[in-house]
Amino acid sequence: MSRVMRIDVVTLFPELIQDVSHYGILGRALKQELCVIECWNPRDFTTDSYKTVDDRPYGGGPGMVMMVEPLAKAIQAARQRHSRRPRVVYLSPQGKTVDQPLLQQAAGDAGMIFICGRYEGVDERLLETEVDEQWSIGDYVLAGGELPALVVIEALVRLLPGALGNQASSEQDSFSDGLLDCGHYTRPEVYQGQAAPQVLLSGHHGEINRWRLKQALGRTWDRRPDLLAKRQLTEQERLLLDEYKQETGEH
Ligand code: 4FD
Repeated sequence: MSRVMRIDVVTLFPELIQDVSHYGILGRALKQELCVIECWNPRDFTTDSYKTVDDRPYGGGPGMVMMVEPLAKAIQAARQRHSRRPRVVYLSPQGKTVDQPLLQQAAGDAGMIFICGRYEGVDERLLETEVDEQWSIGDYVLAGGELPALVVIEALVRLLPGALGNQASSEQDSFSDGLLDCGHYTRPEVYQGQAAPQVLLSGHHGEINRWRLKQALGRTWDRRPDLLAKRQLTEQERLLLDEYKQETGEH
């Protein structure tokens, strides 16, 4: 029983998606056939000799809008490759901000379709008829949805079973337990007068895990108190965070 996640991307720049997807963990996951990525170009679904995919906005104003029909036909072609109804996601600054729990949920799906807008975006009627959800990778505007789609696909695919190689596990990630990661150290033991934390060289795994959790809690408290507010601390975690505050002088 092998699960292959099927990812379709509707884009005017299929080469951008295909080329970038061959690097790193995502490239390895494709080679291992943990997932399949297929691109659909709305330009291939036009009917006029100019292959028009955009037009001027009704009501006037700057920029162009992606036309509904070539996009809808591309999405319908992609849908036919799915055995179960896939989630159809439009990448947009107006979307829900993507976080690790959303990705973990989506990583359990058999497939997804991502729609990448260019120009000022797509005709609103496409969103009403074909799109299930709008996702954003953060509060900023890019020239197109392709880089956000690649960000989401990479974050998603590294959660698939087998994608991270032998010992590495996404359960060890920063955010998978709602906390920032602790710091990491390797050789040399001393760099520019700065020693690596002695506990990490002690070989005492109980102490090492305790130190790492304390650091994760402390850094989250320092840098992202909003994350701590969302998360209930255990008795042990409260004690560790109090220790961290004491050691660092509370600030
Ligand atoms: N923050 C994001 C997504 C897309 C994008 C676009 C309307 C522009 C940023 C819809 C306008 C899509 C994001 C393409 N920029 N640009 O996730």
